[in-house]
This record gives sequence, C-alpha cells and structure tokens, in this order.
Amino acid sequence: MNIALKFPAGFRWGAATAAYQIEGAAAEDGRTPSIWDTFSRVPGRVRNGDTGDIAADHYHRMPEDVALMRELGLTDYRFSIGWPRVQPTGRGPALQKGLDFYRRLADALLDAGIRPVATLYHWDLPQELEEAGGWPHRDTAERFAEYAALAADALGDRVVTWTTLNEPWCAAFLGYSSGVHAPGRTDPAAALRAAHHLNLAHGRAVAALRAALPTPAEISLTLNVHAVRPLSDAPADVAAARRIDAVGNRIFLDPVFHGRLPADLIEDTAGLTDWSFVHDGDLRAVSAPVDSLGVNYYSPTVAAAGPPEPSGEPSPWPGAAGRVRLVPAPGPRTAMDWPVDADGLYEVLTRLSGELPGTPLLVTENGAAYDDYADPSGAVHDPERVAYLDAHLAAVHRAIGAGADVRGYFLWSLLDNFEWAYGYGRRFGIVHVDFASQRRTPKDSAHWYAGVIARGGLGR
Ligand code: PNW
Repeated sequence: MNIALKFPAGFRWGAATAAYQIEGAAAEDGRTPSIWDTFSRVPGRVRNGDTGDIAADHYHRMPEDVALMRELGLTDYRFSIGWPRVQPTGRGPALQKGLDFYRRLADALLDAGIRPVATLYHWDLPQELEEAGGWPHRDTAERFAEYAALAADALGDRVVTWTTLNEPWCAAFLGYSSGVHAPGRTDPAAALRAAHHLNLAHGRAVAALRAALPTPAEISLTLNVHAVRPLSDAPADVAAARRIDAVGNRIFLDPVFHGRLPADLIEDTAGLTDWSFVHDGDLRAVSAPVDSLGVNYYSPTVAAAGPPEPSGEPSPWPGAAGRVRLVPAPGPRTAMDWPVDADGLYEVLTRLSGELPGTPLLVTENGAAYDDYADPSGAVHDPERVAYLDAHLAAVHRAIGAGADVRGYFLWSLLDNFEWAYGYGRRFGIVHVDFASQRRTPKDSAHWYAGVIARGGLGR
C-alpha cells in the first residue's frame, strides 16, 4: 500500500484505558469504594444498573492484555492508577498490594517495549474524600498531591509519562453541576469550586512529581478541549461560543499555562460566585510548568444565542454559559449520538499549537462507540470505527503539516469497557470483550491500527 500520510519518526502510537472502566476486582486486595462505586449503585444513574465491579476483569487478565498490546505494536499505553487501590481512604500510607499491581503492569509493558503513560486521576475519587467535601473542598487538592508523591515514589523508575488529571471539565461539571457523573451533585457554584480545586490539585501534584521523579520524566495534564464554533458570524452566536470556551476550556488553560483566570469567566459567573476560594499564590502553584498537554477529542460543539433547548435535566454549564443554545453539528453520528467531525480535531490542535508555543501536544483520547458484529468465522467487524479513526488520524497529520507539535496519538479505547453512565451498552474498544466469558477478540479496527503502526502512517 502507498503510505500517503506518513507520521514523523518517533511518533507515539498508543491506546488508552482507565482503571474503573476496565479493572474490576473492586473489593480486592484492600481497595475501597470510589465515588463511581457509590454512584453506580444509585438506581437510575447508570444504564441497566451496570457497575465496574467486574468490568473487563483487567486486574486478573493484565498479562493477556499486555500481550494483545504487543501484538498490535503499540509504542505507548495510557492507563490510570486507581486512587482507592493504592491509598484506600485518600489519606495516609500506601497500600502495597495496589502499588504492586501497577508495578507489574509497568514491568510487563517495558518488557513488551511499550512506554507506560500513567494518569493519576481518571475520576475515581476515594468515597471518604467525597464525604469530607469532595472536589469543592480545598483539602482534596492537598490530598491529591500526597497521593501523587506516593505513586511517584513507587512507580517513578518505570512510568515514562505522568498525567495528573484526566478531563477536569467532566470531573467538575458532569460530577457537580449536571450530576450525570459521580458524585451526582447538581450545584453549579460547587462545580466552579471543584474546577479551581482540580487546577490546584494539578499544580500541587506537578510540584510533588518534580520533587519525587528522576529528571527525564514527562509531566502532563489531559483536557477535553472543546472544539467550539459559533453557529454563525452573528455577534450573539460568537458571544455564545466565547462563553462556552471560557468555562469549557480557558477555565483550565489560562490558570495552568498563564497563571490567570479569564476575566470574562469571572463576569459570566458573577451571580454564582465571587471566586474568593482562589487564594493568594494559588495561580502561581497551578501554573507550575508542564512538559506537554494531552488533548481528548471526540466531537465538536456548536454554540448559538440562547435560550437552550429544554432538556428537563440540570445543565453542566454554569452561569451565562448555561443560557447558550448548543446545536448538534450536522452529519453522521456515533452510537453515543455524537457527531463525527474530524475537522474539529484539526481545529483544536492548531489552536493550541498557536496559543501554547513550545508545549508539545499528545492526543490522549480519540475514538468512537459503534455496535460491532461477528461473522460466522468469529471475526468482529467495525467498519465505522475504522473510518472514524482513519479520518481523525488524517486530521492529526494535517495539523502536524500546519506546524502543530503533536508527538503521539492514543485511541480510546484498547478494550470495550464500562462507559460511565452508559454502562456496558456502548463499546469504544478496538478489542471486543464478551463480558460473560471475558473473551477478547481484536476487531477489524485493531488489525487496521496494527497496520498503521507498522507502516508509520495511513494509506490513501
Ligand atoms: C471521556 N461529554 O469521557 C473519558 O476520558 C473516557 O473515560 C470515556 O470513556 C470517553 O471519553 C468516552 O466517553 C467523556 O459528555 C465523557 O462531554 C463525556 C463527555 C466527554 C468525555
């Protein structure tokens, strides 16, 4: 095949997962409940009453899963460390058995020639810390920094890239404003406090990691940067997009990369908070330098002048952003009903490259939920996923051509898994998981991705 779209030498080809979504073994080896164990047991919160109790049983099948990664030819694997597995109550000493699991995982990866990329927080806050106030409570940020230090002490000689937080926007606004994610609170003012304390947690963790890690370690943060477009050039639509950008993107980007809060964000949230929970020195701590930025992208967001479509559900968007009308982008949709629009990924990468010169970018998640189907031979076909991944990788290639310093791409996800509020009913994996037998079957997309990695690019 002609390799029309070749990626730079050394490009990192990865896949991503998260602890609660794949591990299972929820009550084993001293692990205590996280907010997702609690939330998934509240009737009506997760479809079909699904929980992560067993998930893809990765905790017991890790060697088999690493063998799959090796067959795919991955150069990198992004996983998350379950906080309640390594520090059960969110305080105090480490739990050795939990750390041992991640040591074995990192060793297996290194043996297979795969770089371990670890995320410290992919949404599994120890339940005890939520009971003490959760992310709206300042002390949670200090607890997170202690946890980061303990993880770095145990795994610092093995993990190549450290990511502090995954998608703090989701943790703050889906967790504390719309309440569709754990802990399921619906208090927009609390969500704004949560966002600041997540930023602070990130900054304090960067300092803790720098102190504990050998120098070459890469320290990063992953944001779900919203690719927000105004519906039209009309000033009211442009203003609507600006409001979504303020509380969707710049609420994290500005403190982390520039040590400031966006002025328009403060105005847009004036009725909810005076931001007095931001103490002197916080923004300096939040803006501790990072070595790269992780970007998760699935779908664009189109904003128009309000009012929003009535949904009967609390909005994730606080203040003036909550009065914006979000319009679905046109075109085909995935099984999540998310529009397929690869240009949005190009827009996000080129924007960040322009705004953050000198900060390398990693696409830390990108992928799609689709139903797959097995033929009589047992092969699992997922043509829409192959098309989605191909188009989005082409957009990454185009962004690199336009000057964006994109160092790698991690698809979401290696395995079918617990898709949060959708439970096991939505499949993002390139490897099919039969949740009754726990049998793994690489889908067509897995074979396709192995070929892309082997060739270092896309055929056309
Ligand atoms: C991300 N939204 O979640 C997460 O990082 C993954 O754990 C997850 O499985 C994946 O994307 C697919 O959903 C998101 O509603 C969940 O805007 C919801 C939203 C965005 C990201």
